[in-house]
Amino acid sequence: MYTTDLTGKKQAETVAEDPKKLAAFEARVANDEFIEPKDWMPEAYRKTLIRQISQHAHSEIVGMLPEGNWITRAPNLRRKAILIAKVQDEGGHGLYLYSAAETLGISRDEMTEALHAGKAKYSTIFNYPTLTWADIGAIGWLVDGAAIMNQVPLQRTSYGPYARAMVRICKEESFHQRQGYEIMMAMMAGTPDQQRMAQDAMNRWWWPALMMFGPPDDRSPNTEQSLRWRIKRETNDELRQKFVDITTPQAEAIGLKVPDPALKWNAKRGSYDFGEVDWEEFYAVVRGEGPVAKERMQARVNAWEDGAWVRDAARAHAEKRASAKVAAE
Ligand code: BYC
Repeated sequence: MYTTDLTGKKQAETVAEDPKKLAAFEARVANDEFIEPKDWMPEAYRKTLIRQISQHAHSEIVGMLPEGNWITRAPNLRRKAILIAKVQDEGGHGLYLYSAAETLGISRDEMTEALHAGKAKYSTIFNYPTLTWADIGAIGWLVDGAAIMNQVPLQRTSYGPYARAMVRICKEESFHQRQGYEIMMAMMAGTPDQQRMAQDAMNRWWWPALMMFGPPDDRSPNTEQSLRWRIKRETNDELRQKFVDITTPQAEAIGLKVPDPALKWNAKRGSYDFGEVDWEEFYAVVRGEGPVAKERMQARVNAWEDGAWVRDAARAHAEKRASAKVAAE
């Protein structure tokens, strides 16, 4: 797979492309046309998309785990029904995204193998534990909030199947973000213990949410090329800043404190200044050293192995139907 090592060095083989085809492709992208599966595309574009879309799909699937952990413990039936629907939505997002990646010539099995072998990444955010019910509020509000900030521009990404998948995903994420904020609002209007739980969840999820946008622009090896090919429409730092600007007043409106002593409104910039993310922690989590990274991957591998009989049965059924059809002809 096309990856970057942690020093920021690109690990892709370079393919010499036909200059005429490349120029025509770049002109189409610059003209904001969608590139479709059967269109000619440079090999590096195809590989970058496989990398990003498959990692995005894995994030959705691994992202079901921290919240799934609270389905049996949701505080009432209404919260349980909402949480089940949300987790199911994430599964659906994973499936649209795997399908979009498959149009680029990689199989679902290859993507799953890359995840289980630790070769494909998934978002750092899902390597943190969900300790209390307030974490479910914080995830919906902050994690889905950060995801939307990153995904709204991806509705205009240059690859058609990815852009179309993002349209539907963004609609659902927007509901997820509101349900998370509503949990936080209810807790902040509750008892002092509930308020403490909400603030504690905010303190633990704020910085990991800022890490979701990726490394700072000057340490992001993929951004420049991805912007040129309009795979990415905004940089990691631009999106992170927008998230801070939108989320800070939401926190203040319900009495939550953003856990950043450096956070300050900058009237000249019309934006908040904020403190430095702990990038060493980010890189450690990317390397697989997150607090619950091993449990997350074990849960995925177990689910894959436990589901083998379903895949075998479906395959056997399809073969039986196909041979019955041939015999009838
Ligand atoms: N975690 O050059 P950069 C959700 C990697 S799920 C892990 O800036 P790029 C939800 C990066 O992959 C939302 N790795 O890369 C689900 C690259 O390594 P490789 C998930 C990260 O691609 C359930 C290296 O660092 N959203 O919403 O230009 C419940 C250098 O980075 C991270 C998406 O996946 C990270 N945080 O930009 C609730 C969005 N950040 O691949 C919610 C789609 C960076 O070269 N993806 N890395 O080995 C993107 O928009 C871009 O891929 C990123 C990174 C902005 C994440």
